[in-house]
Amino acid sequence: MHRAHTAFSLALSPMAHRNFATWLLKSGTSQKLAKATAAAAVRTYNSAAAEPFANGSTATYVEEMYNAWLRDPASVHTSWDAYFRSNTYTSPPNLAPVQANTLPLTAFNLGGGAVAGAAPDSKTIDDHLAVQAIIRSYQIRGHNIAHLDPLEINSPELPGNSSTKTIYANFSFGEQDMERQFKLPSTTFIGGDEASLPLKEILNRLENVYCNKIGVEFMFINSLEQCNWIRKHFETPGVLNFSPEEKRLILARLTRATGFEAFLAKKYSSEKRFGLEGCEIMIPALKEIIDVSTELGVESVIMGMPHRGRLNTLANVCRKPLNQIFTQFAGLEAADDGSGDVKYHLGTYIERLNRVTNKNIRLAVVANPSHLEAVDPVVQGKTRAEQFYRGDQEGKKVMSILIHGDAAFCGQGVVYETMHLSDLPDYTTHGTIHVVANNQIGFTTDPRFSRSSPYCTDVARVVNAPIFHVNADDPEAVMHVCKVAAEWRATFHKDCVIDLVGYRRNGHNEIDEPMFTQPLMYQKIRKHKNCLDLYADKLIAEGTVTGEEVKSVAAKYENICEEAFALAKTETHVKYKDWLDSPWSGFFEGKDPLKVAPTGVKEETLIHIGNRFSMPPPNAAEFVIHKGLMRVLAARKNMVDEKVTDWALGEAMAFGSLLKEGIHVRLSGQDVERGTFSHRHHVLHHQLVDKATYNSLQHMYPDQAPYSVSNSSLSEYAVLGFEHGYSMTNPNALVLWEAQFGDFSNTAQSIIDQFISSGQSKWVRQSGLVMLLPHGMEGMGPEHSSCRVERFLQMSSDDPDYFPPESDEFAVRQLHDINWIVANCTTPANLFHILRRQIALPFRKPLILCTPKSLLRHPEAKSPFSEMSEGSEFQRIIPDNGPAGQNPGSVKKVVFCSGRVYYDLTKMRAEKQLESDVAILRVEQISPFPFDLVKEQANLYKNAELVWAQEEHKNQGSWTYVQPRFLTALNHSRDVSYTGRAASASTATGSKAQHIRELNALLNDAIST
Ligand SMILES: Cc1ncc(C[n+]2csc(CCOP(=O)(O)OP(=O)(O)O)c2C)c(N)n1
Ligand SMILES: [Mg+2]
Repeated sequence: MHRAHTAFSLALSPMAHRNFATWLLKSGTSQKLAKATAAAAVRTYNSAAAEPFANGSTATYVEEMYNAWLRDPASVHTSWDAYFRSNTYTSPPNLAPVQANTLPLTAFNLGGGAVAGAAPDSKTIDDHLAVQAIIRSYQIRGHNIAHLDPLEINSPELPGNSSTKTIYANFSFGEQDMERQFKLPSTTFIGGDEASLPLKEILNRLENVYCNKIGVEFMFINSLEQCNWIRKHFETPGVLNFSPEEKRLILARLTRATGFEAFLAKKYSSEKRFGLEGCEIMIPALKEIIDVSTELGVESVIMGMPHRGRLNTLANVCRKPLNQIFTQFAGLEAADDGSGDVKYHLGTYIERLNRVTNKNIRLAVVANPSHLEAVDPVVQGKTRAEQFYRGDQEGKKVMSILIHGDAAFCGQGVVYETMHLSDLPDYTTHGTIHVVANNQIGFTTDPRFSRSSPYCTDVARVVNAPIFHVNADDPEAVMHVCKVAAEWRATFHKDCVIDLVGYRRNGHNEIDEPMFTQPLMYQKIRKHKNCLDLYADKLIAEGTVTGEEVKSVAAKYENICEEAFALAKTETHVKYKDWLDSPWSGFFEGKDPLKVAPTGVKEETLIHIGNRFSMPPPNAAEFVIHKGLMRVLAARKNMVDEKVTDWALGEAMAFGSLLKEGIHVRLSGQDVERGTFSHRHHVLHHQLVDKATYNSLQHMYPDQAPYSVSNSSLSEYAVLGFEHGYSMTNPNALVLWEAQFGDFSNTAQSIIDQFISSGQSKWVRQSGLVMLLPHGMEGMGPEHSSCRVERFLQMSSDDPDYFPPESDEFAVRQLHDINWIVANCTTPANLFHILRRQIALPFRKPLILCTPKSLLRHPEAKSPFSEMSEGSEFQRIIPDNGPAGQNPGSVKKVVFCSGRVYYDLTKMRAEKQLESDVAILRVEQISPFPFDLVKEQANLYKNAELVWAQEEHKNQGSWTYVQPRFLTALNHSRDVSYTGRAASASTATGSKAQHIRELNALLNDAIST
C-alpha cells in the first residue's frame, strides 16, 4: 500500500526539467487507448520528474549516446544525431571535444513520417525523443504500477481517476499517432528482429514486459552492460513462452508444495509449522533456480532461510526423507547427544541427483535460530569457505541462496551488513540469489507500519543488485524471473533479489488468528483461490492438462506422504545428526576422542618462522618499507636471535607452524592486517606503489597451507557470523575473528548467543572459531576496556558444583564436554599453545580469548622459545615460580588472578617486597575451570589466605564465574575472597585519575598481608 502510494506521489511531483517537454502536448485521444497511454504517461512523467536531464543515470545515458555519436554518428538513433547536431547538448567538462561531423543530415532516414533522404523536421525529432523517453520511463518505473499483488490491496490507495486524468492530459501523442512507426533505440529489445514498431505496439509490449506480473527494478545499476542484459532478458519477445512440458513440471512442483502443507495441516492440525500457504510458488521457484544454476555448472548450493516454508523446502527442494520430517512432529526422545531445536530451525545436508539436469548436486540448508536474518552471514561464510577449499575462485561451483521474510528483510540491520560483504575481495561469494517470501505482513504488522521504504527489498539497491518483483500467483512469471536470476548470477557473479509477492493464507502460525488485526486483508484472502487451483484452471482452459491429470498428480503425492507418515510412526527416536548441515566426513573417524596432539614444536621451526617473519620481502631493494616497520622487523630479528618472543611473534609462530602442518589460517576483522594496536603488521605496504604488499606468513614454506588475513568491513554482526560460517566448513583450518576492541563484540551478540555458544548443543555442529577480544582496564574509558568476559563465562556450560573425576584426561575431557573455551593468556607462549591446541584437539570448540593491549609491548610479557618448543604445552594455570612458589609453606596469601592485572600485581608485590609472602597465580584458562589445578595449587599453600583479584568491577570480570567453582575445587573447606573494583553499571570510569585511584586501591588491597 505504502509502495503504491509513494509511486503515485512521485508520479505527481513537478517535472524538474523540460528537455523532453515538447512531447507533453495536450491532445485528445479515445478512451480505448486511455489505459495503455495513461500508463505510459505515468512512467514518462515519473521518469522526467525523478530523473532530471543532468542527474545520475539520465546524464550517463545521454553521455553514452553522445560518446557513441562522437565516435560514429550512425551508431546512434537518427533523432539523437539530430539532437546533438543542433548543439543543444553541451558535453560535461570531462567529455572529449566534439569532432567535426562529416555526414550530411540527409543521410539518415528518420522513419516515423520523415521522408527518406530529407532532413528531419523538429516534430519528428521530438517525437522520436519522446518515444525513447517513454521506453526509458517504462524501464525505470514500470514496476511501480505492475500488477504485483495477488490480493490487489495496493491499488485502493492510489489517488484515483483524477490523478490518472492529470497524467493522461499531459501525454503528447494522440490516437492518430498510434499507428506511426518509430525506430527502436538500441536500449530496447522489445522489437526482437524488428527495427521499428508502431507506437501502439511499442506501448503494448512495454506494458506487458514492465507492468504486468513482473516488476523489474534495475535502472539504478551503474553498468550499461548489465542494464542491457536485463532489458534483453525481459524484453525479447517470447521470453515468457513455456512449453507444455515445462508447464506440467511447474504444475507438478506446485502440487507437491501445496500438498505438503495440506498434508501437515490434516495430520498435525494443532502444530506450528509456519506454512507456506499463499506463497507456495517459492518451492518451484527455488527448484528452478537450482535447476538453471546446476545446468550452468553449480554443484553445491548452500541455503539460509527462516521459519516460513522451511519444512516444505527440506521436503520438496532438498528431498529430505519425509518420514524424517514427520518424525519431528512425534515428540520423540533423541537417540544422540545434544539439546536439539524446534523442527523449523533444523538444518540439513543432502547429496542427490538433480533429475532435471541429470547432474549430482549437494544441497545444504544451514540450521538457524529464531533470530531472523542472523543466518545470512553464516551462510555466506560457509559458502565462501566451500568455494575456497574447492579452488572455486569465481563461485562457479558453489553458490548461496538466502530466503527472507518481507518484514525481516527490511527490518533487520544484519541484512544490510551482509549485503556489504557481497563485493569485498575476501568475503564475496560471487553472487547470492536472495528470495523474499513476501507475504505482505510480519506477524501482525503490515508494511505501512514496518518500513519507510517503498519496497521491502530496497536494501539491495545499495549494492546495485537488480530486484525482480513478481506476482506469486503467476507461476510462469515466477519461473521466468528465477531463470533470469540464476543466469544473472552465472554471468555477472553479483547478488540479485527475487521478491515473490504473495500473501499469508493463515495467521503467523497455524494456531494464530489473523482477523484480529488484518480483518480486511483476510476477508480478501478467504475469497482468494490458491495458486495451484488458479494455475490448474489456466492449464486446463488452454488444454495443456486435463482435470483428471491434475487430480491424479495430487493424489499420487498424497500417497507418498501417507507412506512416509506410516514409516515415521515406526520410529522410536529422533536423531539430531540426521539434521546436520555441515558433516565433516573423515574427521572424527578413527580418532581417539580424548587424545590431544602435542602443541610444542621443534626449535628450528620457531627459528625458521621467526626469521621469515622478520625479513623484508625478497625483492627488498625495490620494495620500499616504512622506516618504522624496518625497526619493527629488526626488533623481531633480535628477539629471534635471543630466542624470545613477544605477542605478535608468538602469534606468528602459532600461525606459521600450523601453516607448515597444512592448516589453513584465516584471520579476519577490522584492521587486523596491521592490528588495531599496530603490533601485528602482517601486510607490509610498498611506500611508493599502490597495492604492492608483502605478507611473510604466506611465504614461510614452499608447501605450506594458505594464509588469509583480511581487514573486514566495519561490522561485527555480519563479519563474526561470516567467520563462524567459514569455520563450519573445514575442521582443519584455524579461523579467527578479532574485534577492534572486545567491547564492540556485543553488536554481534546473536551470533555469539545463538550460534557460537549453543550451536553444537542445538545442531550437533562443531566449530573451532577463535574470537580475539582485546580486553583490559587501562584507563581508556567505558567502551575500550571490557569484552564483557563475564557474559561469555555465564554462558559456559560447565557445572559450578561438579568436580569431574580426576584422571590424566581431566583437561581434555572437560574441553570435550563444554560448549566453548574462555581464556585470558598472559604470555606469548601460552597464546601460541592455545591457538595450536584448537587444531590439536580431536574435536572442535570455539575459543573466546581475551587479548592484551599494553601487554603487546610489555617488556615482561615475553616468552623464551623453550616454552614453545617440543615438550612444552599450554598451561591452564601458571603457578608462582618465584620465592613464594619455592617455599609455599610460609606464604601468607595466595592471589589468584587472570589476565594483564598479573603484571600490576607482581610490580606492587615487588614494591612492597612481599615476594616470599604473597604468591600470585594466573588462571589462564578460565573456562572450563581448572578445578584440578586450583585444588593442587591451594593444597601447596596450606596456611595461606586465598583471594581472587581482578581489575574488572565486581559484577563483571570472572569473579561470579570463578567463585562457586573455587568452592567446589576446595571442597568448601576454604574460602576465597574478592579483591577488586566495586560493582558498577558501567564497565570503566572515563576519568584517568579515578582509574588510577581504583587500580592502586585494588593492587594495595590484593597485595597487603
Ligand atoms: C530478530 C527477531 N526479532 C523478532 C522475531 C519474532 N518474529 C518471528 S516471525 C516475525 C515476523 C516475521 O515477518 P516476516 O519477516 O515478514 O516473515 P513471515 O513470518 O511473514 O514469513 C517476528 C517479528 C524474531 N524471530 N527474530
Ligand atoms: Mg512476511
